[in-house]
Formats: sequence, structure tokens, C-alpha cells
Amino acid sequence: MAKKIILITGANGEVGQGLVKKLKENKGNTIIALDLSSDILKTKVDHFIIGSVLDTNLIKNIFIKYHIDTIYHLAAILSTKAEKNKTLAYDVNVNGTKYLIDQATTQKHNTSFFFPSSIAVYNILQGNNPGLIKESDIFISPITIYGETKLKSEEYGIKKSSNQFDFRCIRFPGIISATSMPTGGTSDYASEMIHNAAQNKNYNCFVNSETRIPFMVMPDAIKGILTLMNSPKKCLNNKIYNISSFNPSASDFYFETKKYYKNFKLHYEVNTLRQNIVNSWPNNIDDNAARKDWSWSPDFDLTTAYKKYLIPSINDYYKET
Ligand code: AKB
Repeated sequence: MAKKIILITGANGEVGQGLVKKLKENKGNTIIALDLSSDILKTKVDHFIIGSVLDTNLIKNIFIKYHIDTIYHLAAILSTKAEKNKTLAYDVNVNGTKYLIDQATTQKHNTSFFFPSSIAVYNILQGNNPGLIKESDIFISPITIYGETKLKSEEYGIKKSSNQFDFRCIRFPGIISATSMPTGGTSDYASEMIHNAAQNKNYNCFVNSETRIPFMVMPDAIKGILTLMNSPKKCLNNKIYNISSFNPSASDFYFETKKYYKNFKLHYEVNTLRQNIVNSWPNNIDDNAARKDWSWSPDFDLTTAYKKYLIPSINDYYKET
């Protein structure tokens, strides 16, 4: 595999940690990680830069100093937190992304850019039983500032795409990791449920039992990113792809969790803001374009996700910590 100089923003976040670990497997890669702090990232990177994507001088200097081949732009404010601080969300999610894209496109060499978008760009409240949602469907009018900022950034990346600037994007469902907890998202209830159960704690779930949105586990999210980014450009008919693995209801998650943690108890304590957000997201998405163009296929369904990934890794994680 070719050696690359890679910039990862938000490297200390959930996806960042998993991605750094995988990218480090190719010894030739030079990894430059950027985040507000470096406290969680356990895998060593070549350069850790502590700072914000909003620090335009800092970003500019990174591009002056390094010949960046690939950017994974993971820094973002997630949906629940974004609703509570819309100005910050717009700044980080849109202005931060635009500046980074502008710097990448002024380089004199080819650059690939990965952007993680979200099912939050969709709004099914306007449709009657819309079923599986495709990337091009009309249900694109997000009710949240988070969805809006993801959509704006997608549009900017597409606008700036050229032979030299290769923008690729995945609209992610909720992601569950066994070794980290999400913060500020609205799909967080699934992770919080499992992590609480693993620590012998009960859980108050902030959405109702029937809530159903698509999910995947972290290894499949990382696999999706790397498969898309390593696919030849000529195979890609889109710049934006849905991917998904399973779509259980909150109560399906509860029953699956309870199989492994028999004493676990759950109460529903619905938070209206967060319930309204998930109600606007699709129950399921169509990821056939990704399956066709770059052979996307998740390794885990709900049962194997618990059995082969979540339960063994989460138990190890809490044994160690
Ligand atoms: C969130 O809940 O904000 C994210 C997402 C689905 O994009 N996890």
C-alpha cells in the first residue's frame, strides 16, 4: 500500500481512535492528529497537534508544513449538543469544514478528503411511511442544526471537487463502540445502555421503546471509511453513500443487552428534544449504492455484533479500567 501523509481532525473522538489504530497498521503512513486534547488517544501518532479546527492560522500552517495526501475530517459537534449551542455547531461543522476544504484545494497536489455525514440530513416526518431512504431521496430537509450543517458541508465538498480534490462522504447511522462512549449525539442511547449494563448499572433511556433508527458497530464504521477511501475513483458513481448494518428498536437493544447482563434494568424517561430528533431520522436506509460501487457489506448483524464484538470487548474494557 502507498505511503501517505494523513491528517485526522477530531482524532481523539470515538471514530478517530479506531481509525488511527487501523491506519497505523500501514507502517509507512505518517499520521498527523488534530484535536482539542490528546488525553484519550492511546495509539501513538507521528504528530499530535492540540488545537481547534476553528484556528485558521493553525490549519493554514499544517498545510504549509506538511504535504497532506489524505484528510479524514472527523471533528464535529453532534446532534443533541448542536441543538443546545447552534452557533458553535455552525462554526465547527460548517466554517471549520469549509476552511479545511479551502486549504486542501489550494495545495498543488492531489488530495483525498473523507467527510462523515449522518442520517441526520434526512427528515422522514414529511413523508408517509417512506421505507428505505436512498441518498437521492427527497427527504432531505433536516430539522436539526446538526443535519443542516452536515448537508451544507456535503454540498461544499461536492462543489469544490475536481480532478485534484477527491471528496468522499458516508452518511452514518448511529455507531456503537465497545471501548468508548459517545458524547452529545442522539443515537447515544444504544451505547449508553450497553455500557451501563456492562458496569452493573441500570439505565434511564431518553427515547421511547419503539424508537428505531439504523446503527452499526465501530469496526464496521472503520471498515466502511477505509473501503470507500481505498476504492478506485472510477468505481464510484456517487460522492455520498449511505451505509448501515441493522436497525433495532430501543426495546430490541434492551432485550439483546439483557441476554448478557441478566440483572440489567431499564426505564424509559423520554426527553422530548431528543425524541423529536430521532423521530425525524429514518427507520432504515438503503445502502445498495455502496454495496454495488465499492462492495460495502457489514461484518456484523445485531446478534453477532453483541456476541462477537460488543460483549467480549466491553467486558475486557471494564476489567482493564
Ligand atoms: C448523533 O446522534 O448525533 C450521531 C449521528 C447519528 O449522526 N451519532
